[in-house]
Amino acid sequence: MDKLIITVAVCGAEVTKNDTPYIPLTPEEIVQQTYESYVAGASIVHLHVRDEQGRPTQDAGVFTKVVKMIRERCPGMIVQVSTGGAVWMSPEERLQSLQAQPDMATLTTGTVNFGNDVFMNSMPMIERFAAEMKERQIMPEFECFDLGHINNALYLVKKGLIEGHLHFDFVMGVPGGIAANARNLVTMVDSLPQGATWSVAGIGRNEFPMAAMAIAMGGHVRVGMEDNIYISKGVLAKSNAELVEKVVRIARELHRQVATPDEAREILKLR
Ligand code: KMH
Ligand code: ZN
Repeated sequence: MDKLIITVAVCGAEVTKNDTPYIPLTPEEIVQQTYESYVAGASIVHLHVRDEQGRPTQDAGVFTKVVKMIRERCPGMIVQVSTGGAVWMSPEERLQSLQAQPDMATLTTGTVNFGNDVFMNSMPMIERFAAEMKERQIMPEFECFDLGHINNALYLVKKGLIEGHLHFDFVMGVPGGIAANARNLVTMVDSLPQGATWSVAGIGRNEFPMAAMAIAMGGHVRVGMEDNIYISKGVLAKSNAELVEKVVRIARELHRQVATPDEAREILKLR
């Protein structure tokens, strides 16, 4: 098995200080928690940013500033910006994060109900996002919230909009998306082409059970307060690093070594 790539999704677009006082929202807080997660074993940061009021923003200036700060503080760490943003954002707004020239960016390959909202990703939108990433030579990570999203990603490959190594993230347990369980994970993995790599982001209480499954199966893991704010039942995580440390402990018990950022780059064939 390859070494384990741990992605930390430090804040996302949905969690507020009312949900947990430990969520990082300012550039300084985001960079500090990213650094602590890097020290703990995360090799990729999945990045959202917030404005001065703590609301999600895709502003290119804020992204550029935070990406630069992370690169200075966390040498080699793979910076992956979100192009998902928040459900109410326009495609134009969502695409602005690419201007920060990150290593990777998310590419959600299908529409999904998102609680009471809809996370819109029509095929023309997906093609446009893929073309923009190709043009800027930014490696996409396919975000698949449901099984059909894998088919859409493979359609982009067939159309020549994606070149090189394919890496998928299965987001499992969003209300409206695919449920987080072993049977569904096996089906997702079985649907991938030869040579593709994958990680799992289990939402809420699914975070650690899905992480353990991915570790045992040779996949990779995403954790962080974007997806889950609890370290154990009813106990808030005090930092993102605490969530990463728990994954490292599970990996150690299952005899899976954790990848450094350089090793993660090799596994992902990242230029
Ligand atoms: N905030 C969600 C609506 C991504 O980052 O690419 C979308 C999301 C996916 O978080
Ligand atoms: Zn995200």
